[in-house]
Amino acid sequence: MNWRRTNLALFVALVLAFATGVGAVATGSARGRWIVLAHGVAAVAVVLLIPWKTRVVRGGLRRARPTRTLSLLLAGLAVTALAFGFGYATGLVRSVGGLEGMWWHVAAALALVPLLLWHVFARRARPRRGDVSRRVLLRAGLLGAAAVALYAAVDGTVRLTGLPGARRRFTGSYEAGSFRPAAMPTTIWLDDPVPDVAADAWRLSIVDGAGRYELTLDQLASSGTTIRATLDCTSGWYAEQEWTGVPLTALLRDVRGARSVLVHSVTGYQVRFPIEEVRRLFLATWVGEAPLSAGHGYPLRLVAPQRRGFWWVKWVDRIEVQAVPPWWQPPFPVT
Ligand SMILES: Nc1nc2c(c(=O)[nH]1)N[C@H]1C(S)=C(S)[C@@H](COP(=O)(O)O)O[C@H]1N2
Ligand SMILES: [Mo]
Repeated sequence: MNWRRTNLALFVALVLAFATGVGAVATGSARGRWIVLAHGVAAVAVVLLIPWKTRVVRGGLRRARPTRTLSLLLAGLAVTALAFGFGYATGLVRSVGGLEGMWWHVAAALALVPLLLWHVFARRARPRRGDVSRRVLLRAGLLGAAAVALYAAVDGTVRLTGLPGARRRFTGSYEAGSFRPAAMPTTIWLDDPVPDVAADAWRLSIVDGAGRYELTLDQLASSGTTIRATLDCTSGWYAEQEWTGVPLTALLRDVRGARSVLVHSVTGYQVRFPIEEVRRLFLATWVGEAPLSAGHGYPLRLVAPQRRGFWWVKWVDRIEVQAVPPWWQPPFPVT
């Protein structure tokens, strides 16, 4: 492969790895497990291209361009993202410097995006007609097949040798504190503070087709049902718990014409669900044998089965049924 095709192939593999990585972070239900597998295969394809890329890099270094440092930084970040991804997936390296390996993996991947875009323009490898020839497609197919085979071999080895990676959920997360809420990590999506909510002053506001009304914590806690659901954080851990509280549908009076439901926190954090999903949503005041702790969302948190952790709004203070379409919600919370 010449430098142009090597760079194009690597670019395609990196774009696939990035897109499936974003998909893996978004997916919470078992139907989405294929995207997590695809992420692993795309990463292996990147690794398989390293020998060719090394040749291109050697040639480039000889030219002593002033932007060499940037290119090397890009390579360093790519190798870092790969190493942490591999370390986390196998369980060989679960955390470094007190942070989950998954955190480092995502941080390196996000940091390399601007550098990759710069590199694509600086070392432009324009696609040509011949790039979609039968021979090229055949080679791409071979690379894909080799990536699938190598991925399966690594996965099989992890299982056979009983490495911790074999015990991960389909999302790639490790178990942490199931049925022991006190042992479950507390996680913040970006920068929310843990608020100190005074229960007597706190109210839950419900806004639906019939208007607005408020509930006190006593009113909410008076009738309780218990469900089992798994909280699966994108930072790489999950926990199954018994949550006690009320199904959201029990609180809504009129949802006619509504297209989405907004769940809002005391902190300003909020997410929007498609209206069809209200029947799955649950508001918990307790987890396990005790009321929620401040870190886990006291006095009230959302339980959103089959959704990743960032949908499980803590310190809920308002629920609003709206005509706004569900896609108005960005794929990830912005605050
Ligand atoms: N208000 C608010 N709710 C939030 C978050 C947040 O930052 N603010 N983080 C979310 C994320 S990313 C996860 S994984 C879960 C973690 O819940 P836990 O801290 O009870 O384990 O809460 C979610 N709910
Ligand atoms: Mo999370």
